[in-house]
Amino acid sequence: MIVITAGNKYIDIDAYASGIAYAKLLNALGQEAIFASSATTNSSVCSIITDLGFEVVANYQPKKDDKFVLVDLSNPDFFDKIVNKNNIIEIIDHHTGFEKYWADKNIDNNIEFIGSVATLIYEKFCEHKKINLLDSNLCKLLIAAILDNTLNLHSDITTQRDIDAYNTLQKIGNLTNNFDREYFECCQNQINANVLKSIKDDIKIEFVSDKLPKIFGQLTVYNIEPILEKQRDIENLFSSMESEWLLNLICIKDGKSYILSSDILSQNKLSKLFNNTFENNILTLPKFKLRKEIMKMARSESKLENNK
Ligand SMILES: [Mn+2]
Repeated sequence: MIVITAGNKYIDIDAYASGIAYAKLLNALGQEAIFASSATTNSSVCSIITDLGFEVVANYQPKKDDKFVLVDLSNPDFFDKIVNKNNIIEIIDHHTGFEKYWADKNIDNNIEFIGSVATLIYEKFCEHKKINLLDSNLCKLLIAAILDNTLNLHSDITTQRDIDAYNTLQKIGNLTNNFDREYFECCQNQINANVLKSIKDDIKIEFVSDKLPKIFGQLTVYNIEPILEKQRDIENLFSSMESEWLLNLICIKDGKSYILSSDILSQNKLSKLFNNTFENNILTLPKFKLRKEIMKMARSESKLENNK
């Protein structure tokens, strides 16, 4: 059995959609595969998505000869607990930093700095001439992942390949921009109903560089106002973790990132990294940036300094 899976704590729509779609493709190619995850889904997997009725195996008991495929993740410290690291056959990701690690292990890896893993999965359907398998529901699933991970196709990491995948999926799935709007509205409603939980469901704790706090939350919303109403509660949530932190609040409507932190040491690091100042604990980036972009930026800043 090929077990496709992702992170151990939470997964987003990109991991969810990619895992489900890739399992369908492998099965159609005669390889028995499932998507299994013991993680919680975050607010990007809203009810429009779960209502599509796709199967995710939640309590999978791994067997001895299972083979594992990881999607939307390549840092081995964060793999789902069901993964046997000796039986990994493929890594498909768009977070950078571990390309060489997997190449050295001689494991098939498709790690590219592209808008979404869902785009890479769509391209696999094309390569294997299995586009006919992409029914309207699968198109919705993959489109939602592309929209979320590319910030409505406007983030700097969006490539022409993401745009081509989006356009083709919209056409073959017989969808319009109405679906895009419904998807973002659905996520926003789910977030508004429980802001703190939505934030908790997407916090990464990872040392990347001394330029960046270790605790790094991220939340993508269409409209930032309902979130900022809860600013003090959010600050209390992070302060209780007793470490340096930031929260990247991405607002699709404004096209901006609002970097929130009430921790002074963190603010100092972030002011330097972004060459910008905090006002009322918020540093505003004129163009939104994703966490993976900020991590990449902090990592290369440290490298530059080390090479001096
Ligand atoms: Mn992703």
